[in-house]
Amino acid sequence: MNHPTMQGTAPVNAPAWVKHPKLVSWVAEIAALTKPDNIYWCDGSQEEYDRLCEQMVAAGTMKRLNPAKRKNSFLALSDPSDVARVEDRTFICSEKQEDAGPTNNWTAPAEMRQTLNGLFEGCMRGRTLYVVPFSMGPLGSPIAHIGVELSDSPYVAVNMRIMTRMGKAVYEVLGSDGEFVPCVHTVGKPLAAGEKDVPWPCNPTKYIVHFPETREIWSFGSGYGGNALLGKKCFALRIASTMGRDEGWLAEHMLILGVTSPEGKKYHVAAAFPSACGKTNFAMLIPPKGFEGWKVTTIGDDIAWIKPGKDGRLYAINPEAGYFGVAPGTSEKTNFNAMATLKENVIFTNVALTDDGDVWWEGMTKEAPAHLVDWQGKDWTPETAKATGAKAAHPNARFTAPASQCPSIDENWDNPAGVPIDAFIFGGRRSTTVPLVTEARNWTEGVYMAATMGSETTAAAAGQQGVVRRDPFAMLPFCGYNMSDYFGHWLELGKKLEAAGAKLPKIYCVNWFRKDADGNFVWPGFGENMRVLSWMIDRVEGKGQGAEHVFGTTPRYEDINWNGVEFSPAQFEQVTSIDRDAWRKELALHDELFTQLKQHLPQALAETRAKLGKRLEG
Ligand code: SAT
Ligand code: MN
Repeated sequence: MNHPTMQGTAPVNAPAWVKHPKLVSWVAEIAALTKPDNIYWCDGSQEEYDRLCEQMVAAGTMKRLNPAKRKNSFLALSDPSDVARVEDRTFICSEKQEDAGPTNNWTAPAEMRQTLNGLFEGCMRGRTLYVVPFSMGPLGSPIAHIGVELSDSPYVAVNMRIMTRMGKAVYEVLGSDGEFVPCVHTVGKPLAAGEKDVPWPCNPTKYIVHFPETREIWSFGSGYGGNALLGKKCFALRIASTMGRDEGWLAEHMLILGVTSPEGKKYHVAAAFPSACGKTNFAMLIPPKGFEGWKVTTIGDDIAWIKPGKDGRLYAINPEAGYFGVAPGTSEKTNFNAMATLKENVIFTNVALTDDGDVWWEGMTKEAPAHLVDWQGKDWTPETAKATGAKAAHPNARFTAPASQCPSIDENWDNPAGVPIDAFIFGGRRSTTVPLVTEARNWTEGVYMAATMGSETTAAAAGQQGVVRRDPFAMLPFCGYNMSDYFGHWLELGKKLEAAGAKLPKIYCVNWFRKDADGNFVWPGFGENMRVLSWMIDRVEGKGQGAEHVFGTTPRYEDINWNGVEFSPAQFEQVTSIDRDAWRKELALHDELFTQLKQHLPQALAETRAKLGKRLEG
């Protein structure tokens, strides 16, 4: 190890399997700026993963869980100030502000580079710089892309090994001059000579920065989730969405699932929901009673990369290799497959620790254990929690688990060719107004529905919770360019495919979250979404019935298979009714959004809005 006084001189020492001179000189350049004590090139092996985890256990960053309960699994507790994505500290630094659009924070690239140079100067002192090579998507897939993250967080390195295809094999795909997205990450807490580290280093100053034109990511100050695992939201959504705009494909905040009918016919659906609205649950759905013979399989739970195939259909891959899912609310009842995925090889972050060395979170079991250590490392009992309201697990507590461990994993989840999409679903968390399911009459109306989607905010992002905000395509925090241009891109792609004679996927808008007067959800649960899914598939097959209303086509009570569940027409009315007054207000909110997005807003959306208004009043 270098002596602290020699900081900044850490030898680059690239291993022989790295044959990419530009990559090596970039690592040297970043090391010269950030001045780590060491540079470590990750190979992605199990041995390396085990070693880094052990090292973090010794440092107090992680605890090993009881192997009899959770084999090879760990718990990390973050700093209480570093628990979620920081949208107000996330920047899109395109050359022109109008290319970032009004929904993104923008700073001129030159100015931001100056800020970053100041912040990153010496920021890795006393630490190791990990070189983390990763592929988003199956190695070598024509839909996949490569990134390299330089991070001073071993927690990031091990999480990236679960979340992506990480390691040596990436260098084989990269060769001597392959393209990669450079990602630089620091927790922003350099150590002075002899200074003792803290379990979760971070910095109150945070910057999550994207340069879309040069396809670069720089992240400072946070070690948590999407702020730090740069393959996920930063690359696979913000940078990839701009790549998709330039190259004619889509990077979306969508789960991908397969549905197989009792006759053995298979369909694929991609569904967009904001963070913490049950994408993971939907992706791992188990068909309920009454749907014997149906099968749902999981391709992805958060992100989809979608490219047109030679046959004009849209093919999707899951660029990730793991799940970074919300723990609270996950139970054998809400998501049996997720619970089965979490049996071993998992990193838990900010959940509670049981006295026998296992994990617990709100909603995992009906009764809380009599004693826990909460996510802040404090004693927790159900009695004190009742009095203080203290949560055992942070509401945005997460699990990082390998996708391959999911019992419902689709046989094609790793297929480089991807799977053909039959339908897109867009949904938000709305206690009122938006009905259970509506089919768009055409692509443009579908794009309109997705563009005007609203959702009540959750704990996935720092800030106020439970307020309705517009979240177009569930991409508001993740679109790397002007949102109106993004709508235009969707419209254009649809037009192009249609002109080429392709049958476009159908588009649906759903809402599982309507509440009754007492504030209880009316829809009986996640598994029951199968009933809606099967209606959609009937429609794809051209045989499902429905009734047309102002916004599109909705099933009537009798169009849905209710076998195996008690759900009355009155309850159905509660989740499907359209209240004219509420919709007048809703359309006014669409107008507000379109006013905000007026620069570059496609004319087709304004026209669709006008038609809807007429229908509503007509
Ligand atoms: O962005 S994260 O990866 O932290 C999770 C999310 O918001 O979906
Ligand atoms: Mn997400």
